[in-house]
Amino acid sequence: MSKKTGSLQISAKTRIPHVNKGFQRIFKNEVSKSSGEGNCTASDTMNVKILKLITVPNSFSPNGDGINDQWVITNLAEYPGNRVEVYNRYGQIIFQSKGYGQSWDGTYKGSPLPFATYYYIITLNNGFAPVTGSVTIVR
Ligand SMILES: [Ca+2]
Repeated sequence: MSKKTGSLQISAKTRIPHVNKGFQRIFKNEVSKSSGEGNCTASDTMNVKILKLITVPNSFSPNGDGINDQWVITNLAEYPGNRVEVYNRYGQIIFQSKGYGQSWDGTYKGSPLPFATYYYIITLNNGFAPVTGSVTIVR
């Protein structure tokens, strides 16, 4: 494949490899399939959008100093159907968002939460396994 143009032969069962180069490109690939009765050939074109990987900070400091005051998940907007849930150590949900219209500011029902470790489940809703981990509120 040259750098400017190229084609990718895939079938309906091909998994597009995960690309984590930190950029997004639209590939216009020709999909060709050569098989079947009479050795017929069919071709079609499709656009493949390569999604940026999300980056989930493992801590933030909602103390109002303007530095890391919110838990900002980089590139999450790439996944419009995403869902974010944050739980405390007792399994109580303390933050959730769909489509990530807002970043978590470390509050629950308007009140600052204790400095502690919380646990998240991020569902990208895009055929990927949920992303889970912990995030710590620090000073
Ligand atoms: Ca801060």
